[in-house]
Amino acid sequence: MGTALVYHEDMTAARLLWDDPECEIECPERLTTALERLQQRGLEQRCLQLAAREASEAELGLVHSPEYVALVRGTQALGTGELQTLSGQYDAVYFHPSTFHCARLAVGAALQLVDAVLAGAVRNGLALVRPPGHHSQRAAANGFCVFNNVAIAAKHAQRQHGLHRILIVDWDVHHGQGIQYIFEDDPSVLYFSWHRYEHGRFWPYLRESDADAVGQGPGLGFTVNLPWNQVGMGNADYVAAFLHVLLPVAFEFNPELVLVSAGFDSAIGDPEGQMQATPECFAHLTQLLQVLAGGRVCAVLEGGYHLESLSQSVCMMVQALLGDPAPPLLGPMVPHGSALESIQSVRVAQGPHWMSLQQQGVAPVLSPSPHSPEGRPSSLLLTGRPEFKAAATQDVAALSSLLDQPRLNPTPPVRTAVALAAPDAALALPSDVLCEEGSAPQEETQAWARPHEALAQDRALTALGKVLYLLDRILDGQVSSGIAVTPACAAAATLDVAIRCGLSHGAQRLLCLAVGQLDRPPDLTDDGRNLWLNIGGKEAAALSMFHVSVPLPGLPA
Ligand code: Q9C
Ligand code: ZN
Repeated sequence: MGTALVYHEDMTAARLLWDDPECEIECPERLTTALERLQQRGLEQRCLQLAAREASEAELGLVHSPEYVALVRGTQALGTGELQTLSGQYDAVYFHPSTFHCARLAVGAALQLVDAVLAGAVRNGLALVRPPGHHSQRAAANGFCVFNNVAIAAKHAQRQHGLHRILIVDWDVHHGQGIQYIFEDDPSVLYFSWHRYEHGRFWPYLRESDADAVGQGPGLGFTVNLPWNQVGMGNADYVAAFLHVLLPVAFEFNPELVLVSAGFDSAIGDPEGQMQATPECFAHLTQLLQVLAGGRVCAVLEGGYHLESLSQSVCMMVQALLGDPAPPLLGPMVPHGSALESIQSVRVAQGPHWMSLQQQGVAPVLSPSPHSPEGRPSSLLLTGRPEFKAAATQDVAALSSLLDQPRLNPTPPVRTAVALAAPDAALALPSDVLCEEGSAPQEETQAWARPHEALAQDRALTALGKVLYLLDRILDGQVSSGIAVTPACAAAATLDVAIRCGLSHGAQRLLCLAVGQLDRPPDLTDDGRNLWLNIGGKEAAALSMFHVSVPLPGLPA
């Protein structure tokens, strides 16, 4: 399962024919330079190369009005003066006699990519196109965009492939207001955009680009805007936005396809964006998206005006699509205060619509943890969601009845099964993680770390039964993920059984990730079928390449 690269040389034909400093940055070299770099690095050759086709007028009609399509068709026959006059009727747009052809190729490229991915010919891909699309509206060109490539691709995926949930990730530095308008009342398309906003003082100066624009009617919560109010946002800010806004919402949405409005004017050096993210960041963002929708990621170029930064960023994205490891992100990875404020404002605005965002900044809802002096919740997952709380005190029977609840469209109520052995989840969390700096009362610590033997055995067996039940449901495809709590003293034994059970019940390869120390290392086969990662474990040495332990400074040895 490979990566498609969709392109057509004809898309370099359109260019600015008069003097306009605002529009001159959208030039043919954007495509030629990026493509040359892909060839130089041997990346183009590793892709399935597809020649873009023109979209039909019926396909353009999925989003645009017939009158607008006719108007753009008419520009083919206009002289330079007439083109300039027409261009002046739109905001930041230029037309060229080849614009109609190029713009139809750009849409066609996006459609071919979606078709290739949904037919299973490739896992993912990139359409290298111009003109870009995300500012274009039903009956208007805007911001260099003529037809809305990604919006049409989403409609096409719904009509021709019967998809019900599509995620659009718009990491271009500008707000794709065109996409937002087209899907604002549509819960089947989740639109996420971050963008330079500066409290409304940056183009396109729209009130509806702010975090409190969350969609309308049935589409409430399916527009997610993350406005950057300062320039200079970098790798840490972008990764934080993914980890704390996009990915929680996207997991809950559970898309069947991810479309990326892949603008690279959000990268360092770009004159429009004035941001600081390095090209490597886009490899990481691409990797993070590939955990969604079975890896079906279709990226379509939007902006990106610094030729060197654009080309490097495109290469990084294609490398990640091909499955190459992402280069490490350099720098301290500390988000800006302004970025955290933005992230917080989106989480507050979207909180009513997404369970996965509801546990933050709401101290009264979280049961205060007796183990952490800062009041930091010991387990966000277990305290935030009402159905998790309900499940916590019940047994396997109640768990399965939860799983049997009718699934709401588009978001299933339970995609994660929870099985807790102890009446209080916190009781069973590893004591050496919770009791840092002796902050917990001594006698309670001892009660958790060394419970009465008979009780411990009983709890451990109950916990093991639930873990195995979860594993079975996951392996037979009924449950996507699960959480189980086991007494700390039984963790290694539970893992032993779970790993063996997983491997003998159909798992080909198993990743086991442990945070903190176990009472003993698990008993592992070393045949490459399980990879053991222990963060905060005892020794730094790798016992084998499949057994990796990474101690953390500050954790008790
Ligand atoms: N200095 C895309 O990136 N000019 N379009 C804004 C602010 C318009 C950008 C002027 C920028 C359009 C696809
Ligand atoms: Zn842009």
